[in-house]
Amino acid sequence: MKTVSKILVSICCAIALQAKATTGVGLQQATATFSQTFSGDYSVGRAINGTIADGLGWAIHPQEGLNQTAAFETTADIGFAGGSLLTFTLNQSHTTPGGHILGHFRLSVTTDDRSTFCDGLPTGGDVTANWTVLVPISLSSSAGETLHVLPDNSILVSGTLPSTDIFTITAPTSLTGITGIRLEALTDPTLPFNGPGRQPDNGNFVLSEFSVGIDVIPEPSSLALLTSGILLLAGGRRISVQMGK
Ligand SMILES: [Ca+2]
Repeated sequence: MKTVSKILVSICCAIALQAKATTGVGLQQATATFSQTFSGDYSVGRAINGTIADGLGWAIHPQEGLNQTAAFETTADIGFAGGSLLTFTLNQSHTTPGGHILGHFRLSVTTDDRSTFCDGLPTGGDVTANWTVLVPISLSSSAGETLHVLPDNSILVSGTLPSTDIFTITAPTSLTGITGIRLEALTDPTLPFNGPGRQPDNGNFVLSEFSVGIDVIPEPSSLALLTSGILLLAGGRRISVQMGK
């Protein structure tokens, strides 16, 4: 009985460790339809420069009220054969003034050749590729904003407007050989000036850092092993009861 329990605990721990082994995904060649130059360098590359201390990030003033797109190449092909869970972190730490939060956005991936998209331009860049929209399965806001997934798999933000926030979004994919990530900043009538940001004075946002992690989705064989372990444990219980009599 005790041996069986230890086996089951070991199986569970192995799967838990597997699920937590997030690997960071390198991003490069930041490209956007528009990047703000008003009042500082808010080019899209600021979203992957590894710091929030400069107070900058990707922003779009005065081109609010329009959809804007950022795209990045992955530095190496990503995607596990058995499926992957992607974790996106959207750090929005601009504080002068605060409230520069994305209000509506969508995430996609591509497997196109890197030579065919992401020319590195911060404005007027080539963000065209064969994009596959991801289906988010978990959403979180560190500052208590409300995140909803809409039918087109975009994410709409509402509720309290904090000064800064960090969104964490996870989405599975069966694709392998992923070469690029797209972040669409989308308008919505519920947002100030139609967004895409929540900044009350103009609908802008500042994306201080955008990062991606990848995990293996536990293979069916692992789940089968777990299930068999539970059945074995159940059998052990029956045996121990009989032995106790
Ligand atoms: Ca940055």
